Amino acid sequence: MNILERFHKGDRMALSKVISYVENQSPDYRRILSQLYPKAGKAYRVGFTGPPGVGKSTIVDKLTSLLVKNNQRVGIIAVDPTSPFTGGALLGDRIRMQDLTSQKGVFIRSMATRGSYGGLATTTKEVALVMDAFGKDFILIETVGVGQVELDVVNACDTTVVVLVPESGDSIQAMKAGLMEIADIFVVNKSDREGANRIVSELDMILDVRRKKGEWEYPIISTEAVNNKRIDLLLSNISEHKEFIINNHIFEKHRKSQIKSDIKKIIELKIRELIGEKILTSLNLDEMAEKVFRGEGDPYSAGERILDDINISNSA
Ligand SMILES: Nc1nc2c(ncn2[C@@H]2O[C@H](COP(=O)(O)OP(=O)(O)OP(=O)(O)O)[C@@H](O)[C@H]2O)c(=O)[nH]1
Ligand SMILES: [Mg+2]
Repeated sequence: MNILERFHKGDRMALSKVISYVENQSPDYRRILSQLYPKAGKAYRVGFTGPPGVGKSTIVDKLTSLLVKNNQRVGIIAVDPTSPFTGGALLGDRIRMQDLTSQKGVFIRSMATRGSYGGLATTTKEVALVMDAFGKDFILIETVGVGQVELDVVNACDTTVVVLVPESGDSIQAMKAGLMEIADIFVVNKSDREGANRIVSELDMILDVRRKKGEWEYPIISTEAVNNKRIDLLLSNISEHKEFIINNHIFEKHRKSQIKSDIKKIIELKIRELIGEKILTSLNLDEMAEKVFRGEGDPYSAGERILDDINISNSA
């Protein structure tokens, strides 16, 4: 039996293999994705982002147990920060979600963030697509919020949850431009710690500016994930957000714009691949650099000339 047949029969090993195949961008992975595409589209994708160590994994862990109780099949993608920003400083303290794998219908995949194009690892969306086609009802994506990652989360998810802790108070202003703007739901986790109420009211004040009558209310939920407190409230807010965006046609609009950016990304990747090959095989960049260095011409016109010489459509 080939791997896709096993995949469609619900074989977890096959799921794991197909994900690796896509993740490594092995030959023909796009063809596999296009075969799986018609089977996908049912899963609801929720992103969890926030500073390191705030309890994202713990929340995902408890939420998953709750979803499993409700007979939902859950896929989890944990994007590991291999970036120099975080350097895995908190590794010792981190929650690993291993014990979840024994739960019915749960599948976990860790991915490394990659390079500057990475942000949310380049293939996170594709991995979510594979899990979706496998029949997951929910896909929970955990990522540390650093820079570019945030926008990628929005682009890969239907609901975005930003997780903070009482200690985040001081940095709220600094975060306004990034994390603050992408959240649909705010969680103040570790609310067993001092300062939880203060950060909730600070957030509340900032959000009041954004809240408009009849629109989404940007709820703030204080959780104590480690003690499984108010995770049910978080889930009901996620469900409400889902309902809200579907009823107000935001879901549809959002998905369409995601598809648009997917198509763009696919074209860009393909062009980059093609040009990359062309440049490697047909140009003598060393010689050009030498010339420019000697004062014969400049990089800009050299670049323009190369682009004129390359006929992309011929090589597609
Ligand atoms: N006091 C307290 N500690 C918590 C709570 N939730 C999680 N923790 C602890 O916080 C630490 C970090 O939790 P994680 O779930 O690994 O946090 P994370 O955001 O996934 O961390 P990274 O993935 O490394 O960014 C662990 O020791 C948890 O037990 C809580 O509600 N209260
Ligand atoms: Mg984590």
